[in-house]
Amino acid sequence: MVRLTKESAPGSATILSKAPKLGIVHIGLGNFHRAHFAVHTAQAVAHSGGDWGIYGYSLRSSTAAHELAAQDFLYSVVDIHPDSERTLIPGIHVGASGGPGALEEVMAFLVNEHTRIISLTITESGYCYSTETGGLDQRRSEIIHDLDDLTTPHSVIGLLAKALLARAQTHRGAVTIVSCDNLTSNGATTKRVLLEFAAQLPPPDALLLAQYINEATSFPNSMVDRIVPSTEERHRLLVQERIGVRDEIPVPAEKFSMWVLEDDFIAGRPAWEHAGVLFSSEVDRFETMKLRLLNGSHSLLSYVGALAGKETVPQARFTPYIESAVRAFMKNEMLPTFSMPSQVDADHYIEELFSRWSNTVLSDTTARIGSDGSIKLPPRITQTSLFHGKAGNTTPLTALILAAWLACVAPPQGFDPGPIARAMKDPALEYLAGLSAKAEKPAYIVEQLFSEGRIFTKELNALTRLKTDVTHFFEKIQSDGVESATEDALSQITRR
Ligand code: CS2
Repeated sequence: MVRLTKESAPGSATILSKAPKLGIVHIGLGNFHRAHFAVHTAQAVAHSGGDWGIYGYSLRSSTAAHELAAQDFLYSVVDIHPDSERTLIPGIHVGASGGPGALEEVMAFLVNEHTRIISLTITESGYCYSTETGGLDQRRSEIIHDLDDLTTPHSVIGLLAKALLARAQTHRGAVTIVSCDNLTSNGATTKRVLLEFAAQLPPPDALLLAQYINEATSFPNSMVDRIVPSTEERHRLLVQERIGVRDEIPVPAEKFSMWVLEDDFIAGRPAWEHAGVLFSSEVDRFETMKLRLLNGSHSLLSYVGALAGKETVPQARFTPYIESAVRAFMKNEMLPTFSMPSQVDADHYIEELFSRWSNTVLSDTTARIGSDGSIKLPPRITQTSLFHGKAGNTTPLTALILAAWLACVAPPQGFDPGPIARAMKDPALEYLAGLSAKAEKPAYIVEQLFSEGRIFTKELNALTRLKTDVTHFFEKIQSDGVESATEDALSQITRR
């Protein structure tokens, strides 16, 4: 079968833009970027033109870059939806590289004056921010390394600091840094982490970098949303059927895609308003809504679902007791904690979420969502727990999520959470395994987790009722199973 390249690119799939000149360097070449930022940008360029070609880089590995290069930077994005056969080829990448071996090359692109946007999809953990302070986590080994020696950065924060410093020392051209990850105030957080990193550098670099960041960069906040699972062979076969050539790296994605951005681009931007992007002064509300309703519920679906043997989100969502728990979680524990964006109706948004989670052809997995819980959970449940703690409310479903997460990733001795939980990856797995190795009883694990404050801010340690509830549901999961624990959590809501 002929492989997708410039020569073989089929007429049956739309190539959106034919690699315009460089304007953007993107860090993090995973599926989410390829189906979200790249598609919206290609659509904007197809509509209004502009030199907004993307050069992509991955810090840790060169695999994605090699795969892209083998196909002349072309790949397809396939809607996986019962009533859409849309297959798009963004065609917006002008080059890519990865790993420390390509540092010189990516630095040249980052420092290039034509680069006016640096965008990021580096996952929550890539920002090296402390969930306790919201600023730079100086205990992270990559940060310790980069502050000591910035020659070959181990973190994206170090790489950005190195590149921005080089810009500050040369042309001082303005650039916007756009975070496309699920963090609260993702732009402001990125700026704060970078400024705190800059402050630790030796003089005169510290001052020079801080000045450049304050005067010649901007960090718009954004809310990004598209469910993009990992690529499987069935997706390659589907693309082959649809476009008649072999694409080794297609990206499966739901049809839905949403991007809400603050219009704060110091050096210009693509005409994204013609590509379905919403520019809004209410980005913080959109972000909070999405983090708490979509991502928070996703965590519930994945941990409770995994323990119940549900491999996919639709399987979990169609399990009646899990659906009831998600609905009660949103209504009682999430919705009261924030204001919805003025133009979004909560009931409509929630029903749309259930319909997105019902997509059986997409079959997003609970193991994918359950991975990296130690980084994903704090922005999803911390503020809401503190809100309810202050008001004297209990939050049994939040406690259930935490208990189910711990049962998956820090199972007490003698408890087997099953194969889905065991497939979940997490940067804190060693720490969590250390907690559970010492314990047969959930109470010990819960107490250590909250009092040590390594994953959640120590403020949560003061929420005695939350800790008691987490312990109770954790024990219940261990003794009676996850269904019984969930019914118990639900009954606490009805008894109120
Ligand atoms: C998910 C997200 O991985 C997760 O925890 O909740 O990746 C989710 O699919 C995206 O944020 C959807 O936009």
